[in-house]
Amino acid sequence: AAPALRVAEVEKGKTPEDFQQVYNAIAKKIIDDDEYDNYIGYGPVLVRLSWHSAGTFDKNDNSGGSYGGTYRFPKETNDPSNKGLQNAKAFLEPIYEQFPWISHGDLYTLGGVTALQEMQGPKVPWRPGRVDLPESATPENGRLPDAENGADYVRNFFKRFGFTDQEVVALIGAHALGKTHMANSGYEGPWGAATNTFSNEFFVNLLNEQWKKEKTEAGNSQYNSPSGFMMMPTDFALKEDNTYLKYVKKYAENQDVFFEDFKNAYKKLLENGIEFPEGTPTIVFKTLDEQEQ
Ligand code: ZEM
Repeated sequence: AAPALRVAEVEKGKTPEDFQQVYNAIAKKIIDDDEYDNYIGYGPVLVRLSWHSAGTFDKNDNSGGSYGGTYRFPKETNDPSNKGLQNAKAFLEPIYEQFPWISHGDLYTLGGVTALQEMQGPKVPWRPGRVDLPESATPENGRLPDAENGADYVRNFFKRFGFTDQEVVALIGAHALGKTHMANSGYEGPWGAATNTFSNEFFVNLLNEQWKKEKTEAGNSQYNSPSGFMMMPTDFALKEDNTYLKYVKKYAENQDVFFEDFKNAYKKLLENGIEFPEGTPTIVFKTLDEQEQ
């Protein structure tokens, strides 16, 4: 099929200040609803929703991706790979009621950028203008990755996005955030100690913990450490592949380099397949902390 052209069109009359207001509402609700998931809060699951809303992309026909906001339709919401994300969807519903002019693609991606920045992550320059597509544009289930796999699978999977090895390693560093939940995925536990602060802890733990491969009660393979941390097979694969390992070491040694590479790869993930016309603003949001000063 000929690549569909996805041209951004900023919501009529809206300026960067309007999107900062949406950012602020999301950031405040993260603070207010802090009891979610045993006080991890909604930050990690919002980052995961932003990734899954964009993670259906296929560069071969420019289908899927964040543009159309198709996660809102039942076929995509109910994709088994999206289990757990209904919590992030419900979190964003009152935000959408307050700002009904925003497109779903903008809301899902902005939710992730807000959560990341409020969890001490890097500033992610963000551009608006995704346009809601009809239900017929919803991609089939099965475009999201399966964690029971090794390095070859991971490398091949991310080819669909045009990501390099370096970008893939940087992106999976997001697993410093949040945890796995048996009922969602058949894995259980966090990758590290600071589940709602963004850091390079995923890489440090991958290198330094003593890992033991075990079976979960769902029958999946999971690596566990005495500190109570875990890795899925696709996480552990980053240590088993020499090219991936090079970047794991680099990011474990230097958090600034990780933040810079993550920022760039995550921005690319959220913008895959979209053409932003000249004049589209690039917005660097202020955190709530910065606005209080
Ligand atoms: Zn994840 N991820 N992910 N990921 N992810 C989970 C949780 C989280 C994979 C995967 O199978 C899973 C990226 C890449 C990949 C986050 C962000 C990003 C879970 C656990 C699974 C199974 C879900 C549960 O049980 O609730 C695989 C196979 C990946 C690539 C090979 C990328 C890229 C991400 C962002 C840039 C985050 C933040 C979480 C934690 C969610 C939470 O609720 O705590």
